Amino acid sequence: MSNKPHVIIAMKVSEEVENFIGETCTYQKWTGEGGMPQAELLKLINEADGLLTSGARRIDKELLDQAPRLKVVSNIAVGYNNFNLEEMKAHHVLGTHTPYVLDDTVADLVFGLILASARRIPELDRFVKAGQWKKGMDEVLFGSDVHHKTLGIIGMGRIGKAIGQRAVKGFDMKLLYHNRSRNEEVEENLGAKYCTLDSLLQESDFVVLMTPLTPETRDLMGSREFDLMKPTSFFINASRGETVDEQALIEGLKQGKIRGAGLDVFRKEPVDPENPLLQFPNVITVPHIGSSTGLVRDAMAMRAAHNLVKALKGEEPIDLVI
Ligand code: 8YV
Repeated sequence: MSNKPHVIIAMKVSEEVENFIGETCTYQKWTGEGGMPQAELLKLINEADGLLTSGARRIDKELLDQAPRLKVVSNIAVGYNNFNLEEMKAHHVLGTHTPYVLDDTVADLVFGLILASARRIPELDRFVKAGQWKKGMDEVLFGSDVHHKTLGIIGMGRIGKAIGQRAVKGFDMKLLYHNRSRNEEVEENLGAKYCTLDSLLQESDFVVLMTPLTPETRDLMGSREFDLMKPTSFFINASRGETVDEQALIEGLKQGKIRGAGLDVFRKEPVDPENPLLQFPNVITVPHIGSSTGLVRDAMAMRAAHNLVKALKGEEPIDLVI
């Protein structure tokens, strides 16, 4: 039996990442789509010193109780709301994530959702392809401008800042933000104005939700909040589905409280095909792809592998969350 630490690679990663882990560890890997099923992982976890996983897997008491050797769980994700931090602490298991490498990529997607919603790109794409473009465009199909409008960002962290830069430098937008604490850098460099959640919702033409999911941000957007938004404004969510009361969003859209929405995340993922949000022409949906470009997903996996190996060598991982 090898005395190298043993790792479960519970999602598909590149050969480079696998080889890097293989230099210091033995490993078992999942090569299918969508990550190793939990039942499979539970069978293997008692032998594991380390786990490399997506942020979609709950690291909870059930799993930790069956993992007597586990020292580290390394998320290939910046979000770590999948970690039960108290249980991990109690089981002496470290947790790491992958900040920085995905900031610009997620910000690009958010801007894509802003532009696509405002200019109704998917709706008009369907219109053209269905052969409905027979004469000049009816003005009921006209969209809204993005440039010079007001963008409100809830959650001004690294990704929020990258979105703000695009808004101010590329589109000459006015920038508002709401955050746990003031961010002097974005105030100085981007002219961002800090405001309460309510005034951000009342004043913004585009509201972008970019907070981590925590007990404080769960259900942050409910019917009171959608009521405060302008009927001409758009709501974009690229954080986590649980930050939004989806029923309230559905009602808000039905009642015309907002003009439209762009959603990368849902309370239940993969999204239920029966979810009424999928029925609105003015709701644009993508399947949680904020960071999903080949280059960035590889960079995230490599960063996660470095965190994992460092922890298993007894060194402090760069991106330790607990
Ligand atoms: C997803 C993310 O992991 O990093 C995060 O926290 O939410 C994303 O990077 C990725 O888009 C795949 O679902």
